[in-house]
Amino acid sequence: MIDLRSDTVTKPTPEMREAMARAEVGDDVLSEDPTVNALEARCAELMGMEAGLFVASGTMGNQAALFAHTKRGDEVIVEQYAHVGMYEGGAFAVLSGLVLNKLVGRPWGVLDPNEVRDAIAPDDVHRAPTTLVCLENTHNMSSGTVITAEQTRAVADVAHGRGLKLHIDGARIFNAATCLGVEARLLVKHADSVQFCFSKGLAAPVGSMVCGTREFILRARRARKLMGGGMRQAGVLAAACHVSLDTIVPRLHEDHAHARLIAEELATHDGVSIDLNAIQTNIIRFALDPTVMEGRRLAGLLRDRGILIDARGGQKFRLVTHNDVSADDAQTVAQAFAEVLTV
Ligand code: TLP
Repeated sequence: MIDLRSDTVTKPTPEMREAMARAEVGDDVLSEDPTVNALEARCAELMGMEAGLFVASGTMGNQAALFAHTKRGDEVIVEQYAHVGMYEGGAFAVLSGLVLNKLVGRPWGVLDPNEVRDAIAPDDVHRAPTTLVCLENTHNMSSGTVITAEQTRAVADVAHGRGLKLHIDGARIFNAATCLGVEARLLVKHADSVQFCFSKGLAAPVGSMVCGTREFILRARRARKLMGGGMRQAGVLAAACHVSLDTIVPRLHEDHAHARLIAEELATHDGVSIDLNAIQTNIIRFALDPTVMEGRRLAGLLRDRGILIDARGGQKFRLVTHNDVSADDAQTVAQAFAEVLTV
């Protein structure tokens, strides 16, 4: 099957399995796993930050960051469809006692600095103190659109000017960097912390990284432990992540080209709503007019042709390209859409 439901479905590559088998390990709760320690140092360097913390998932990374930046009862400004607010089980409230102030991203998940300024709570006993702003780069719900360094800086300047911190959910930050043709560190330069995932487009089986100052990472490490995320011989996982950085990051542009190819085919069909300008990385979102075809029927016809898509949204779909979707697979998918949408 060509599985386009998410880039989380990628299987570890043979090099990853090899590296996992050979990994030197120790007890990471005691900070004694050499492979994890090396990965944390490598990622901190890549992000231009002081320290890193290897965590089990993107959700844990984001939530450990929120926990470490805030205190109970604080308010966090986020984009309305941000993963941290919508798809992490309400963990911001359950684990950290936070409330969210959700703003409309214009365009494509980018927060307007003036709207952020207006949203920051005044020093008033009626209001929850605003202490953190979050950005998501790339922005999942907007088809994986990218936020530039300048756009991030504009939000950071407002946040820092009022004593707030800025966290970036960079689950797919290397996709953003690839699209913009810049180093990832440039995109997080003005932020106080970043979380990025190895288990999405980077094809590793498990793991995310949080980076920030040494002092922040010490607090995030405590948060990771209390969330039950202290792992022991985690070097077997970190070893695959090293391979991601060596071999998968340099090929992400291929995933973007495959997404574009499929999106361009979709855009030729009546009844398909798709914004080609928003197809910037490896995520395609589109809607299908129900008079053309029921969503479930489309998913079924594609499944018959060996293609899996995320059809939980009724007439709204998401397709994600990744390391297990080859150039031939992308052609097959485009051809399949051409066939099923023409009948
Ligand atoms: N996203 C998953 C699902 O949870 C929707 C996906 O298939 O795209 N931030 C962003 C922007 C994400 O897209 C995700 C996962 C996470 C955080 C959380 O990562 P995990 O799944 O590792 O907890």
